[in-house]
Amino acid sequence: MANQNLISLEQDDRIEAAAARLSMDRREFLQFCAALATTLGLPQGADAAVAEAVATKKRPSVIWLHFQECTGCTESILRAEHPTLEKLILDVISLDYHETLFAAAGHQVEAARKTAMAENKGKYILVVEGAIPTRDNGIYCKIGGKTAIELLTECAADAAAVIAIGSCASWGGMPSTDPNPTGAKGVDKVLGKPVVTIPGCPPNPYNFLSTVVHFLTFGALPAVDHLGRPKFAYSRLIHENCERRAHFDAGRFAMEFGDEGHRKGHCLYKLGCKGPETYANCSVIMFGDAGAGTWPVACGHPCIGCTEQGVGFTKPIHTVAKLKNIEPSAFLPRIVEEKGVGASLGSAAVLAAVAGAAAGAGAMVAKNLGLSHKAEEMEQAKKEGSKATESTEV
Ligand code: FSX
Ligand code: SF4
Ligand code: F3S
Repeated sequence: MANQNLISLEQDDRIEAAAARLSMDRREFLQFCAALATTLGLPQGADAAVAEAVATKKRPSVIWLHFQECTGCTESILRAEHPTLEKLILDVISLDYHETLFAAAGHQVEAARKTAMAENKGKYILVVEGAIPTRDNGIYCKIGGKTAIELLTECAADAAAVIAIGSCASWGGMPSTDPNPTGAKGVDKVLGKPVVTIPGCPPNPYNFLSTVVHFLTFGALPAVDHLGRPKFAYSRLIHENCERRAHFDAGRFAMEFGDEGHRKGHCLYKLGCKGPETYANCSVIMFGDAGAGTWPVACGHPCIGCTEQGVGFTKPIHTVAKLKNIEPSAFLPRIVEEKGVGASLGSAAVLAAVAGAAAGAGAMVAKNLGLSHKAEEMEQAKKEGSKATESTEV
């Protein structure tokens, strides 16, 4: 929570001015910065550095390119449902070129890009939205007479950092879906070097904002994994912290949309939820700024793995996910099944870890999945009007 440094900033006029710009009071502004520092996984005390940077540092110039995509990244990030988030993003960056938000067009807007690049040479952040078509010399996406490959290469040459926003720019996303007729690829493949990726279709606005705020505060982008994803956002599986995880552990599944399990909020694994093989923080920070209940699983739809290469837009939506690991949730309490029969997956995992026998927990996964078959049979029996057995024994 707020530390002494943060409290002393409450008296700082620069904080007052920054808060006023964002139509917040000082306290709200400092709380928001503390939340950002927490999202970034920064140590205590860093919240004051974040607040000071947001309030006082020169906004980095951003050049934002659009290629093969639906513009959902821009829609979700810069037209966020909560006006404060959008304002803050536009307050911490200087958006000097953006094809879909610019009122100007044609030569005027081309000139704006070149001016911004020249004036901020070596200092601007290049944000790329959309995949890059590479087949037939990239002729399937041209802007101002240049192919996406040419534009990307030209703009990346003098950038201080390149951020691929959304799954399309990160790894090809939806345009790269088989048979990928345009040869759509991610930014790193075209540039031939790693870039920071913020996958998601669309990506979470907080993850973009936090990445930029990290750059603003420390002059460097946050630590990333082997796919260029910021570790603060993409190091955990959705399944690890999912609000329906207790139902998974207990073997309580929705078997079809609208059935009793679905209406009761049971686990969506059997409907094809890819949370067990998708790395993202949707289950922790939800989506956008609209509060609880606003991420896919909370809305009752299985996660389709939109952030994960090889899962989203690749695996059929309703095929069951591969269980990557059996990590218990870091946040949620463990539960026991109804009537206390059997152990929870979490307790099995702990026991297995203690005994050094991961196979034990794996067996429990199988057992719990088996329970759902029993539920399925009971439901079927109910449908047919026969008396279903009440037993939960397996
Ligand atoms: Fe759309 Fe962005 Fe998906 Fe892609 O987000 S929301 S198709 S990731 O590039 O505009
Ligand atoms: Fe949540 Fe999906 Fe995991 Fe079920 S399978 S606990 S709905 S992430
Ligand atoms: Fe995407 Fe799944 Fe999150 S579909 S938004 S990764 S819950």
